[in-house]
Amino acid sequence: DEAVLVFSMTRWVMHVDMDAFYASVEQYRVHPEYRGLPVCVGHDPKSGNGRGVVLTASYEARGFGIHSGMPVTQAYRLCPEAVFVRGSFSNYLEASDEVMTVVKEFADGGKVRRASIDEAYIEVTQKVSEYSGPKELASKIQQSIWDQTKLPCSIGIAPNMAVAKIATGMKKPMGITLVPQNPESVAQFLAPLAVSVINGVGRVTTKQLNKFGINTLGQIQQMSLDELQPIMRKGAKWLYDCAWGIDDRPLISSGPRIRKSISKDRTFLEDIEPTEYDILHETLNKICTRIGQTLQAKALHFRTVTIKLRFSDFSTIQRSRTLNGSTSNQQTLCKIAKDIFEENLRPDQSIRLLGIKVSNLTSRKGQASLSDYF
Ligand code: TTP
Ligand code: MG
Repeated sequence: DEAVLVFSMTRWVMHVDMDAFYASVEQYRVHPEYRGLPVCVGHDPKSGNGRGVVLTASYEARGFGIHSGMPVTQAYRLCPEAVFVRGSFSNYLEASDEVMTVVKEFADGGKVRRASIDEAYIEVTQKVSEYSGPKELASKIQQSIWDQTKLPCSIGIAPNMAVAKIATGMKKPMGITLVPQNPESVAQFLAPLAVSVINGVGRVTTKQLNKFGINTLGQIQQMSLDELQPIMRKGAKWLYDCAWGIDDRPLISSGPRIRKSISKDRTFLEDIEPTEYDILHETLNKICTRIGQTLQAKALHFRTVTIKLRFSDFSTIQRSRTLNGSTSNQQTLCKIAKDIFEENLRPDQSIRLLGIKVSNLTSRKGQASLSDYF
């Protein structure tokens, strides 16, 4: 009877993961002119001393063999015509917030777990009944994310979080992968996959398993827990459940993400001379306006303003000023930003990057604002 009860309680969980996230933000939101081109987010391999790795690469760039974690110099060798963008974390965070807002609309009781900047789990057991099936709901979510954020994503659908996450990775970009609810189908789906698809099976564990001739999850399914014990020790039961796609964890919504700061920056296409006041002031004003809008939307006050400047010789400085009281006034922000900026200009260096950050944030209502809850 217990087995019947468990079966009738089966859930639908979706895992949404953005496709080539940082690169897509650059291609679809920041630089539409980069659409369809191979784009790498990371240091420019042609300037500086070629330090750094590719944070992510667009699917066009992946066609040349470029991937996350690869040194930018190697990426450049594979595809010299690729566009290299430094990127801006605040843009990615902003896009991420928008995606989370969209998915929350589709979650049962607003249950969304933000797992990283570009992925979320959503509980959709009840929501699915409003559609002809889970795949139809997934396509609707994918389309809504595209319409409202201009970003592509892939979705995995399964009876629990662990299997949904693996499913997402099966078809990318813009993929939807459904794993049927019955335990046999779940086991069948997992059987041919490499042990390393499990979140938590890293290089060391993979090597250990391979040493014993275990490469796929199907091989673990054919073992008994007792046979796995000496190989995996304390992790045996956990890996055994993973191999069978058993995961009873309830989906608990992520708590409020209280922002510690809001920052925006701008890297110039060509270095700007310190005498080009017009461009510099216009940029400062634009950044202040955008920060002002975010403060407004989130009902936040700031006390500290920080200016970040990177010069043509790549030296970077950050200078801050803290007010006695907090404010959300945009004119005040602009005035302080300009003061700090002018005090720190160097006559002998042109400017590559200009950034502004506000911190020491407090809520006007004395609590986190609704939009901070995920
Ligand atoms: P991922 O979801 O791992 O990768 P992705 O979204 O770029 O591509 P995919 O379509 O395969 O999902 O990571 C999300 C973002 O996190 C990624 O766009 C950039 C960032 N990131 C790093 O900064 N460093 C890293 O090593 C990795 C893997 C990702
Ligand atoms: Mg991703």
